[in-house]
Amino acid sequence: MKKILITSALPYANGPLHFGHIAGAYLPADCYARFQRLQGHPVLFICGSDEHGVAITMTAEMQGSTPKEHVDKYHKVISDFFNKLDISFDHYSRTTWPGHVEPVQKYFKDLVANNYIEKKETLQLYSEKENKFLADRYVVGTCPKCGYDQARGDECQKCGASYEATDLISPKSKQTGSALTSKPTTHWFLMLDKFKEPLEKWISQKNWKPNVTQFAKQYIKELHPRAITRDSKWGVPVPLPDADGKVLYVWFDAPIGYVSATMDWAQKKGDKEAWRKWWSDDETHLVQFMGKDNIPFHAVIFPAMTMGQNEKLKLVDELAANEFYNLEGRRFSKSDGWTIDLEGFFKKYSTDQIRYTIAANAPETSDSEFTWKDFQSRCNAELLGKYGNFVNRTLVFTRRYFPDALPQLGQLNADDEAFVKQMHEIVDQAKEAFSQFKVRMGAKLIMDLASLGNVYFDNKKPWALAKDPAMVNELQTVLALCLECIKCLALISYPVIPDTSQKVWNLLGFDKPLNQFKWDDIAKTPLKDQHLQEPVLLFRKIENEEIENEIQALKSGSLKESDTSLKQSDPKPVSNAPSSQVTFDEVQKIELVVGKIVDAVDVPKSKKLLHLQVDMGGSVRSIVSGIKDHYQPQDLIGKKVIVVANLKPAKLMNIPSEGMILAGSDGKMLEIPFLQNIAEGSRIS
Ligand code: B3M
Ligand code: ZN
Repeated sequence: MKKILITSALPYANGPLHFGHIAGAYLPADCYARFQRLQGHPVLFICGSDEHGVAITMTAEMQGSTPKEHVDKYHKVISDFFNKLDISFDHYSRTTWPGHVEPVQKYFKDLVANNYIEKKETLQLYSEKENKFLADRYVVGTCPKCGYDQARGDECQKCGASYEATDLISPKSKQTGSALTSKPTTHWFLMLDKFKEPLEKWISQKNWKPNVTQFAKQYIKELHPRAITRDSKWGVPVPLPDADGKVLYVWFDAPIGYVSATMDWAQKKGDKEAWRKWWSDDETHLVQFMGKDNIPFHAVIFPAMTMGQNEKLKLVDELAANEFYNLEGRRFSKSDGWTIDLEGFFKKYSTDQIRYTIAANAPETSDSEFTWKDFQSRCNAELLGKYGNFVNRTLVFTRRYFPDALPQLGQLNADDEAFVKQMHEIVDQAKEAFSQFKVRMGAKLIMDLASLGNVYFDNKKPWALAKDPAMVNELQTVLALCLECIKCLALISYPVIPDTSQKVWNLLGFDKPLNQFKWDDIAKTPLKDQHLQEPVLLFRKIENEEIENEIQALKSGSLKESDTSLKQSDPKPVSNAPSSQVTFDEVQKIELVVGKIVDAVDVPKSKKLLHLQVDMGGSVRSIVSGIKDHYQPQDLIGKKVIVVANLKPAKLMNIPSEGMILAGSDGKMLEIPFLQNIAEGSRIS
């Protein structure tokens, strides 16, 4: 029997996840894993945190912590989130576990030995002040194409041009503002071009979704050597004697994380070599889930790296790449406050409510979105109104009229036959859908089955049959078939809403958990002997008012935050007779300088703080400012403001703040005066 190895893209341990991530790489994978386990296949479902890379060192620095502290924190936040969502990983590892280094270095060494790696001297930006080479993300400068003067090191966020950081005009260090020079340095390149033919051949045999195949085919048309090393201390060291201070690029080590996570799993279960049964066995079927932005590395680059190994390892068989899942028409964005407060969410709503809602709208063929209204209607009209209602009415009715033994199936008439046929068709369709990881279809079929049951129940009017003693056999048949339908409902809903499915299974009187049975056995074996339990509430109703509140919280971007600083004081008009006067000299002591905001990010965990990088006309300062309620970070970038430059430096939320931005406030509104023409660094007097 085929073994099924399932992976979900390793999330960066660089911040919390949101439902957008879940919809792409995790929930569909979990539904698939749960489904395949029910099919009786040996399944191994693997994931872990992706903990290296420049983005991580940078965020850590900005938040005043070490990379290690940073990834420890988010590894936990993310694992907790997966637990909340009942994602049934067999193992959740991390790329900083000690055993990750060896397989990654071996991958590199094999590629070197097989002549797939070349060493090249290239020019890279160097900061004399910081005494180091700077990775792209640490650099800003003027875009060589459009002249935008805050362009990033790898691509211009204004015109979209992509280039080498050394192409920037007047490049500067993002953190210190100091000028940078180009200096020669050595890096190692993966000669992807050498894999063109084997990749072409391999991809042409794949039966992936058209968008994935098309993308991969296009991508391999032009393959060039690609740098796979970086100057950094954080990452897997390049295993060569002349590579001091170099680590492997995060996208080189992350996919090997799938293999090393399996090694971690094997070690923890005390059978060190067990990982080979999954990665070095032709009987394994490897299915990888990810968001569409991760296709190149899974469809081309990691397979090429693997083709260059001495040891034969599995290449991906099925590549389930999903589109994006947005929130009310926009991308989820924590820094813009366009998100859902997860802690609050799980206090109010259940895991299965969100799992079902995401599944029902899964972004399989195009982008889709979470809206609060849709969530309410999925929960109330579908989960409660159809699924919960059918289970509840059938059980209440059956227990009332047949308290001692299950009602017996009698002679079926044409209606009953049709009902049974449709019921089994839906079960078969659900099997087909889940085996192709079509969770959206799976969710639809769950509701189709619940509707089918409700319609049958309504048409048969068991309450009328119960009044007529001559109809007792018909009544038994109707209820027996409705119970069969509930059993099928528990079965096909298990991949999507496992907790509810298990509850229903228990209500039917089974002691052993549903997942200890097999799909076909459940589908084909009629109920008998078990004792029905008293129904419990499966889903609670979500009131309009709750949803209005959620929408309000989202729109105000405040997510029930208790920011008291700026809102609650009454406006104090300035009178013409100030209470205390200052001399001209005293005013002159305050150094007011024009500063240009070159970067603005959210300070996670803080209700009101943004972290700004302000160019003071030579140096760039870190300034923490309590303006989150009033400005979106991206709207501030490029704006010139007035900075109190000689304010005593302080630390806010552990972030150094070296100045203060002037703003006007009437207690409700807050407005920053922006300057138009005066250059940064100019004095205001
Ligand atoms: N961490 C990118 C992402 O989260 C990256 C995936 C790695 S999978 C090997 O989108
Ligand atoms: Zn540009």
